[in-house]
Amino acid sequence: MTPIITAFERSPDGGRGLARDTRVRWALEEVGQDYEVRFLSFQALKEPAHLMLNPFGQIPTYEDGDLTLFESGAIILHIAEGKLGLLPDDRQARARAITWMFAALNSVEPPILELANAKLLEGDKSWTPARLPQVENRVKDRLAQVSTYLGEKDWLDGSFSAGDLMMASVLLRLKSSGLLDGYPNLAAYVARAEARPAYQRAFAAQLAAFMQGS
Ligand code: GTB
Repeated sequence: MTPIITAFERSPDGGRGLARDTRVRWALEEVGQDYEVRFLSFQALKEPAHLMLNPFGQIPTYEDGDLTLFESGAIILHIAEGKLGLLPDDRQARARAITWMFAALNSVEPPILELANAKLLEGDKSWTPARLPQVENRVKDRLAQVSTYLGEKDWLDGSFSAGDLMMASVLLRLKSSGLLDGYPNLAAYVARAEARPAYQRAFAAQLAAFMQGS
C-alpha cells in the first residue's frame, strides 16, 4: 500500500519547505518509499475527518492501511524503522540516532519556535524588543552546544541518520535569520543535508505543490 501524508493546500511558508510535511517527505525519499499527499485547507484541518487523524488539527499525518500516525517525530521514526537507510543496524548506534531525533525535537526546536513566535506572532507587542534578545540567546546557546558536539564531523554520529534528518530540518528554520552564520560548521552541516538528493526531491515536491495551489 502507498502511504498517504497530509500537507497544507497552500503552505504559509510560501514554498520554502519549512512546514513539517517536508521532513516527512524527506524521510520517505531517503528510504525510497513512494507516497501520496492529501492537501488540506486550514479549515479542513479543524474538521472532524482530520481531527480523527490528528487531535490537534495539524499536518503532517501519515496513513498506511489501518495505521494512522501524527507528530512528525513519530512518523519519521516509523518510516526509519520500516526500511533501510535512516537507522543503523547496531542497537546502540540506533539508540543514539533516535536520541538525536528527540534532541532535535525536544531540546533544539522549542527555542527556535519560541523565536519564530516572538517575531511573527508577538512582533507588534510592546514587550517584544526587550524580550527578543533573551529568546535569541536561548537559541544561540543550543546552537553553540550542537556546534561543539558536531565539531568537524559530517554528521552527528557516524553515517547520516534520522537524527541528522531531524536536526537539519529543525535548523533549516533558522536559515533566513542569519543565526546559523555564527556557527560555520552548523551552517555547513545544514548545507550538506540540503544537498542530499532525497532532500532535494522532497523540497521540489513541496514547492511544486505550493506553486500549484497558489
Ligand atoms: N509537533 C507537531 C509535529 O511535529 O508534527 C507539530 C505540527 C505542526 O506544527 N503543524 C503545523 C500546522 O499544522 C504546520 S508545520 N499548523 C496549523 C495549525 O496548527 O492550525 C509548522 C509551520 C507552519 C508554518 C511555517 N511557516 O510559515 O514558515 C513553518 C512551520
